[in-house]
Amino acid sequence: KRHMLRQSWTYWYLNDNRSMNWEDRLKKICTFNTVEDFWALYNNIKTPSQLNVTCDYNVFKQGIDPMWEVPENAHGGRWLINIDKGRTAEVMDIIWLEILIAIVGEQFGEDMDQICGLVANVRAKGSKISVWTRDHSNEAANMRIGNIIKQKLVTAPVPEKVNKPIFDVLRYEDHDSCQHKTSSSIKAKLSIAAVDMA
Ligand code: M7G
Repeated sequence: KRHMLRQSWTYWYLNDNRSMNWEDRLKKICTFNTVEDFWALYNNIKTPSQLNVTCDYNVFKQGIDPMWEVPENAHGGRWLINIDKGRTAEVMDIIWLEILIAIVGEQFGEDMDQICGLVANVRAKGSKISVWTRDHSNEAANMRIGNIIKQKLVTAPVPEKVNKPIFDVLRYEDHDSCQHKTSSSIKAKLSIAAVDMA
């Protein structure tokens, strides 16, 4: 028996060949629409932390390319999680899988239509995981989405040796600022801390 997902999702890979154009580095791995096909794929590919530095994974709704230029992302933004260089590799994999399951499992209710996809960037300076949403000006929807991400991450089961919380803060940035960034840090439009300040 196969268990259908509500919609189809495409898993993409960005290779580490930086002599190529960014768009040519991006390849579709597979599109899936059942729970079984999701796990068959997930269990047969590297986890994000096993990828080479400068590689990315993207899991996006089928039909939405994981790039700023397409109409679904043109006015969008992302909830960004920076993974401290000092964290163990498994922290990235835990965050990735926790959010990935929430997304393909439609855990964002009425706001699912605001979600475009999930990105993992493996970087020497500190890896990143982000959830791309369709409309950076829809603060109400983006806050609901961010709060669900936070909830999933603070309750994620982690091995005893992994220190909690597994992230410090979620920061929402619009894609325009990322494309035209001049400095390394962008002012976040919204933010949610892992631990509430008293
Ligand atoms: P990044 O991978 O988002 O962050 O962008 P990084 O600085 O941590 O590596 C790095 C570079 O990849 C950008 O400056 C662009 O040249 C290219 N790039 C990244 N994204 C997400 C896009 C995109 O959506 N479209 C295009 N055309 N280039 C992109």
